[in-house]
Amino acid sequence: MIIQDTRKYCEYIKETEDKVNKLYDSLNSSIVSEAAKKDIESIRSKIFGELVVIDGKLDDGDLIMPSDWEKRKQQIDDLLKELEVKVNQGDRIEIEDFWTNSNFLFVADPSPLVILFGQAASGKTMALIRLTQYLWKKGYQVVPVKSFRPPYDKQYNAICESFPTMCHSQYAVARTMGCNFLLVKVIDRQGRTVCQLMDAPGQWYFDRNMPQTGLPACINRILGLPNKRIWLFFVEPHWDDCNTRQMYVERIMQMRSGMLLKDRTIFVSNKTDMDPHLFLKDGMPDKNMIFRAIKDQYPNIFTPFENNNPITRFFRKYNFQFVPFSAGSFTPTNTGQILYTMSNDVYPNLLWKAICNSV
Ligand SMILES: Nc1nc2c(ncn2[C@@H]2O[C@H](COP(=O)(O)OP(=O)(O)OP(=O)(O)O)[C@@H](O)[C@H]2O)c(=O)[nH]1
Ligand SMILES: [Mg+2]
Repeated sequence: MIIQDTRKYCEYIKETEDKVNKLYDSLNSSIVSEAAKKDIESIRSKIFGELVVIDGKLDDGDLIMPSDWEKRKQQIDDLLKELEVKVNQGDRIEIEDFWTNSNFLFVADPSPLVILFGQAASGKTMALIRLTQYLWKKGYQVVPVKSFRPPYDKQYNAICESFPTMCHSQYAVARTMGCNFLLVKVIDRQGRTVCQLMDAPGQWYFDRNMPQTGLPACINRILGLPNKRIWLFFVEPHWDDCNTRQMYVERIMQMRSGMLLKDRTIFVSNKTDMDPHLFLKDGMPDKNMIFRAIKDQYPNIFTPFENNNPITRFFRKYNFQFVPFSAGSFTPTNTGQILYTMSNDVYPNLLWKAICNSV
């Protein structure tokens, strides 16, 4: 029978325990669903189960069959790999969980909530940044609300910290950075909160592959708060194909049916800079032409917002404001980044005026 000194196995056990504990600790700094936590916990106890069995037999100087040991070691190594994969899947788990868990976003302030609503890459975050740059110039404070996310979301905290740098950056915000949800408060010179601007990932609002999916639970909970809501519906001339645009129209109609009387709507026709023929001779966007382009390309988009009041409908056909917008121009560089040049103040000025009319 072949027997062997177990000292090196004791060292292996110690190392494995340290690795497992370190991996497990890192969970506390990421958001992981309950189901995933259970999964991870079961792998962890399997590893410790294996270790305890071996460890039970191991006192310094004890002996063990190498063939036995090699089998156990392989099992532990495999489990450790599995644990590592599970723990590192944090992001995916997090996104899935937003659909079922309502406690991932918190809005405590009762001031009006401006919801930037649009599909992925419609320009919501860049619009927020452009508006912030404008508001700073006008003497407002634009302050990220740290309590929007639970304190263990370290990434969100880092985004809040770097928000001013992000707004001064000459590059477009990298969507991979995870800056896709953010709550900022706009505070005037008198220290009053005018409103809160809420940015969230576009795929939460509309996903062309799953147009029927409901909103995530955390958004639904926020929409149930008593705050006045100002809906900024992002649209874009020539976006995607007509089927997708139609599905987006249906999504907006669905949102419209849940709106309260005190809610206000602003259609933001974004990226107008990309359509040179929608401009007047003086270089300003032709609002009427842009409005018609959106109306034609997104059939019935404005129908649910028609003004049915028997008197006012003669001088105001719709119950919303329409704002042409552009955050600026975007030039890809050969380093893979996108160089960002701010748009004319006229755009954030129009948008801010529309928001002020609504709060
Ligand atoms: N030409 C032009 N491009 C824009 C404008 N705003 C945004 N973009 C482009 O669209 C990309 C996405 O913009 P974001 O602001 O990150 O889009 P988003 O809606 O926040 O996307 P999600 O966070 O994925 O929902 C940018 O990197 C720019 O390339 C604009 O005003 N004009
Ligand atoms: Mg975004």
